[in-house]
Amino acid sequence: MRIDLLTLFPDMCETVMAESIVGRARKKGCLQVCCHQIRDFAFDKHQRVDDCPFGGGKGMLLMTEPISLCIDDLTAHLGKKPHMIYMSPQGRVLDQQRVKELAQMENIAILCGHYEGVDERILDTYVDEQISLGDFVLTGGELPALALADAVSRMIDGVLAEDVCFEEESHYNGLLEYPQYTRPAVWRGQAVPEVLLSGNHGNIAKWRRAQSLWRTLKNRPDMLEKAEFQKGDGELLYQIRREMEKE
Ligand code: 4GT
Repeated sequence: MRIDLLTLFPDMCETVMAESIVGRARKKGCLQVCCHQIRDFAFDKHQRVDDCPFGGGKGMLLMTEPISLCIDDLTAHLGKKPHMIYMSPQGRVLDQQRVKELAQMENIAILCGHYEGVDERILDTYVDEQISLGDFVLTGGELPALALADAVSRMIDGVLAEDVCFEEESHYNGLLEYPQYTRPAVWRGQAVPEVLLSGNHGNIAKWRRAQSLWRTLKNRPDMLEKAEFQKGDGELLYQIRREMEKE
C-alpha cells in the first residue's frame, strides 16, 4: 500500500513516519509513504498558499490552486486518482472498522488543512471522504493525518510482528481490552491478579472476558450496542451489572 500526505509540514510528517513500527515497515517494503509540500506548488514569488475568506471573518484559508496542482501532480505520478481523504472535525469520526477498510486500498492520499481550513471547492472537486478523530479542534490536520496513517499502516499484512494479536486488542471485537501485566508479580506492594499466575488458561480466558465486558460497560456503554457477544457473556454481564449496583 502507498500513503501520500499533502501538507505544509512534510518534514514533521516524514519524521513521525520514519520511526518505530511504521518506519520499519517502510524499510521492509510493506508500505510506501510520501510526504508532499503544498507550498512547492505556489505560483507567486512569495510562495503564498493562504488567503482571507470572502465575506469577511477572522483567519486565513488554504487557497485552491496550490492544493489543486499538488493533487494533479500526484495523480499524474500515480497514473490514477488516489482515494482522497481530508482530515477535518466536520468529517465522520474514525473507527477501527473504517481503518481496516482503508488498509485494503492500494493508494490513499491525505490532505492536511491549516489555519481555518481549505476553500470548499477543493473538497467538492477532489475529496472522497472527510475524517475526524473526534469532537475537538487542532491547529492543523497533520496530527490527525499521522494518526490515521499509523492506524491504517499497522493493519497492513507484514507490518506488525507475527505474534501481535490484534484480535484481542481494544475495539477489534467491539469491546475494550482487558488489563495486562508483566514482571514483577508484585510491584510497590501491588500484586498482579492471582488468576494470571495460575496457569489455568480456561480461567484466565474467562477472567479476561469478564474484565473486557466490565470496562466496556463502565467506560463505553455505547459500544455494547454493536459488540460481538459470546456464549457466557449474558451471565457475566448480569453479574457485572449487579456488582456495579453495589458500588
Ligand atoms: C481537529 C481535527 C482535524 C483539525 C479532528 C482544518 C484546519 C482542520 C485545522 C484542522 N482539528 N483537524 N482533523 N478532530 N484542524 O480530527
